[in-house]
Amino acid sequence: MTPILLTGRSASHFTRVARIFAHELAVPFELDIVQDLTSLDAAAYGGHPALKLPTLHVGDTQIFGTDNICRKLAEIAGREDDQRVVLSHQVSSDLVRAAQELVWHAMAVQVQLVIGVQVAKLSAESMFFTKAAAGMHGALGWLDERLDHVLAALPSPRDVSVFEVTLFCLVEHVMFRPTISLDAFPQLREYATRFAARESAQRTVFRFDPAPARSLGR
Ligand SMILES: N[C@@H](CCC(=O)N[C@@H](CS)C(=O)NCC(=O)O)C(=O)O
Repeated sequence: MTPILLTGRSASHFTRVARIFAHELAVPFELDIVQDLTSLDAAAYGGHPALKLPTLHVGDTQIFGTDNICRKLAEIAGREDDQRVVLSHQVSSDLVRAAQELVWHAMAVQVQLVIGVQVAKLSAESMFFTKAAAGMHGALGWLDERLDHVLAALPSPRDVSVFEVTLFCLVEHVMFRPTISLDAFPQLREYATRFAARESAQRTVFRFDPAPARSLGR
């Protein structure tokens, strides 16, 4: 089998989506850790030209974009047409499509808030961040109110869906790296607790990867 490498980080919610998908589909892969998020060199991100993660490497092919990576993993597993694996482009419900868009959006805002405020130490009071946080709050409120209907609108029976995996990784990441309060979103918190019992979730718990051991060369 062609070796599969995933460039990413154990603390990254986009990377975790790919990792959970790979575990759910029983696709073996190796994690290649991005050590320095401040690097401006694409090589530090496994060759991702936009300096983002994750990147999936299948032989010489690079796949950018977490949604594309889930699709590729389903293809590798021979399950791209299996109705029990629900990829985002296969969803026909407008409600689920809207929900998926809000999850991707909130995931991107989470990156903006973590990188901008926590890593780059820019002011959280800037209108750039207050509006982003308000929009993320709105997206999570919309999802919280409709979660039961969205889940009911997904194809059933199913083994895994991009929607459920992305929503779980988003909610758990907001707990792992707090940006906005989740107090007002009880349905989302309960959902994440339920999903966390899955083996794929337990094998991919968020953590900061240890720095590589320093060489003691002379
Ligand atoms: N559209 C990309 C977004 C990926 C993304 O934003 N990843 C975050 C990590 S969770 C990242 O690259 N953060 C580093 C940065 O933005 O500097 C995807 O779907 O993979």
